[in-house]
Amino acid sequence: MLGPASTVSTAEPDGVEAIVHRQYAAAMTPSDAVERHPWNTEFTWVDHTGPFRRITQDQAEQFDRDGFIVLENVFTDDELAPVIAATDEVEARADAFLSGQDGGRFSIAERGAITFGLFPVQTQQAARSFAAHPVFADVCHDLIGPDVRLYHDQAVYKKPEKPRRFPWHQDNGYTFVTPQQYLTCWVALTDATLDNGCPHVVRGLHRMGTLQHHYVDPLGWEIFEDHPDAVAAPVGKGGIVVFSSLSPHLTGPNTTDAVRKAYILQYAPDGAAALRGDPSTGPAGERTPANDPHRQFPVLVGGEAVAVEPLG
Ligand SMILES: O=C(O)CCC(=O)C(=O)O
Repeated sequence: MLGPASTVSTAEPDGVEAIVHRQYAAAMTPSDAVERHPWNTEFTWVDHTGPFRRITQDQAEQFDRDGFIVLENVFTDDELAPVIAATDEVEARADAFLSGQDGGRFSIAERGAITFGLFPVQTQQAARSFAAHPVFADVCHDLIGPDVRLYHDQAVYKKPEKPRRFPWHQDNGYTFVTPQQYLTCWVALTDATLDNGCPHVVRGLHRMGTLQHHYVDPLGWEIFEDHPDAVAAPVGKGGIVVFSSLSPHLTGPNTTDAVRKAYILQYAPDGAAALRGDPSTGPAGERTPANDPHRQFPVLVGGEAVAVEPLG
């Protein structure tokens, strides 16, 4: 695929290349042109070759090509019930915190619009056990490698009172993690539909590595307003949208009467680190290893799933 990177070339190409260049430039509006993040200087996407434990060869090829796969009907209602009770409890605390903030807002979280229940695994045994579920261990084996830790977990609830989209972003566009390719498992705790804010993904751009984002208040970090290669990824309750930390994604506004609930679990190779600093002024200054024992615990060691320590 001739990627959008070719449209941001500064050189004026000649001959056939010039025709192709002009066609792509015309097809792309300024709002969907992309640039690489300044710290993304030598990224190469590595295709997945198996052997696979949970996903099929076709799904691996789709992940490499499009940057996401949808796994339907993974968890039963009975399996999800304790997880939802856990995320509800954490979300209720986040909502109570927001009620004490000016305008019910803190950063991109806002009462009635979108709330983020951070790190359920730190306080909820059900979330902790769920994060180490064999499904995630297998998918991590298939798409990350033999040594993997939970990197981040949060419950994201889209509320119907103030319907709001979450803009096009890569997860690695929020905090620059190295290596740049880690995995997001977006677990639907309620059906996620076009009407209540299911994920959408732009196919193919993950292969460029981390892209430049800009901040749009109050929505969050954004790469572009829209893109011609975007596709919706609706998923039923109990299913997972699995995508790369490098896959540009958004969720639409919730225009229904009910809350849309998701539990987002992200997994990174052991040894991953978050880079700190201001990319507009130079290289990263500080490197924080992603190995907090309370919440960034191993789920795979040497390719084998490991039991997570229970809460003390
Ligand atoms: O679940 C949502 O509505 C958006 C969450 C998201 O994309 C994220 O946290 O990166």
